[in-house]
Amino acid sequence: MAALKKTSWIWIDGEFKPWDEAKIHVLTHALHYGTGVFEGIRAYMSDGKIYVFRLKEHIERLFKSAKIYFMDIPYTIEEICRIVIELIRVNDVREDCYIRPIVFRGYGYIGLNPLNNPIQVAIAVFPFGKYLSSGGVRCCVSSWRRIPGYSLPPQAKACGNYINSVLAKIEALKSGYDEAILLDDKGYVSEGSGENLFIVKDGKLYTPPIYSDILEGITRASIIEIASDLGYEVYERPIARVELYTCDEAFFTGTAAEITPILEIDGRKIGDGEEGPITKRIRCMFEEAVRGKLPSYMKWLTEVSI
Ligand code: PY5
Repeated sequence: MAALKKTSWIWIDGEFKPWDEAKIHVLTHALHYGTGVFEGIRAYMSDGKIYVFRLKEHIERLFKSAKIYFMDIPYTIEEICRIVIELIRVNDVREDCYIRPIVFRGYGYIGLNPLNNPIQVAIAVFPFGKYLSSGGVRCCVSSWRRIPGYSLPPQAKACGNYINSVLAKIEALKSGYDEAILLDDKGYVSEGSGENLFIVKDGKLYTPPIYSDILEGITRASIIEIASDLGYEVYERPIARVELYTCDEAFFTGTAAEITPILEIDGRKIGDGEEGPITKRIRCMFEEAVRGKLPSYMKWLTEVSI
């Protein structure tokens, strides 16, 4: 993955600041204890237009994540959406990009009670290409389990949760794989380090349910809708580890990962080891949808006039 490419402005606590000046104190609560929530959003350049994908749904999820941790965001959902659009405009971004809003507990007290620390809000936007190899990835089942919801709610996209993903990701990379698949505490398939997962068996799609400790992905919801519109049956049900080895096709979904085919898991080829036909059909439709090529999915896009 390429290093971050700078843009000119970052929005932080009500102001647009030059990229290099958007700084925080080292005693920021979130830096020490992971007390922040964030979002990852993509915007796509297509025919001279920029389309933000499912902006409102992402910002709504940000507010839900914040609510779980008693963080009152001092802006409305509509205000944050407007700031995202304004940030894309002021940075004059004319390529595919990634938007990273983050809400976190700032500097003030060092104890574990975060309630008196200020709520800070920042949003950055930067050019972004592929996150995982677009041809597909080789995965392992991680020896690290997905954090169970009774310890940390996976439905909150909280900064601290990602230390679990980081352990799994490092283990996968150091073992020669591209990505990790985490099981939940009961041994069922949960998700990738930063992606949801689908398998295809006998022409039907299966994806782990919310109670398998997944983040309820916005791309996952979009793929369920696209696959259903294409006439496929989609089931949300627990997936046993061995089903990963014997399925016909498998793929990841996520904002960063988009639709990434899974070619191999724990040394077993999935199907014939190449992207499967159903994955390809769904992926192509998704890629057209995000670029504003399909009228029925324009409802997911917010156009930014540049
Ligand atoms: N599961 C986890 C743990 C995630 O972090 C993500 C998104 C998803 C699933 C997919 O959710 P959505 O489809 O709503 O994006 N991960 C972030 C992303 O931007 C961060 C990854 C580096 O894709």
